[in-house]
Amino acid sequence: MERTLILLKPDCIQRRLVGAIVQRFEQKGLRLAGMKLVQVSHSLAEQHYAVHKGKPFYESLLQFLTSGPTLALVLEGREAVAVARSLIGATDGTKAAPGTIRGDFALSVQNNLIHGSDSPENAAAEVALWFKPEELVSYQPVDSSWIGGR
Ligand code: D4T
Repeated sequence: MERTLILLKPDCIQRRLVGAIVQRFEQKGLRLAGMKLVQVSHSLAEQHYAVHKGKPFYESLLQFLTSGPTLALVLEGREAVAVARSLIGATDGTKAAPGTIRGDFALSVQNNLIHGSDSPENAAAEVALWFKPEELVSYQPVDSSWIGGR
């Protein structure tokens, strides 16, 4: 079953939107496989956003991600990576479609509330970066035959 890494970034925690956003993933049928509140270190932020190193927004992005607690989640389910990205919406809150998380709650590009892995390969690497294996839990939800995809 596919897994994806979701980060509810410091703006999400500060704005008390955790419940509203986690609810959207649960309602869709994705299930929690891991969850922890992290005060992100500069080193972890650098590793997570390594692909953006050198871009004009990189330093500001690291400062933002380390500015307060982040809630890290692992979600599991059929096509979890693509499904989560479609629920999250476009990077820029002003362009994100209404009905998506960023479309409904964000106006900023940087302070866009949430991160979701963009491919199954990156998801596997990001889950391993943020979670130890023993911090993840696998279980069979009782409603899986109704939700679909096992
Ligand atoms: P993440 O990685 O946080 O899920 O966001 P996206 O996948 O939607 O977008 P991204 O990788 O292109 O950007 C990563 C992160 O950088 C911020 N950002 C992005 C920014 O501050 N200024 C910019 O011009 C861009 C393109 C927002 C998300």
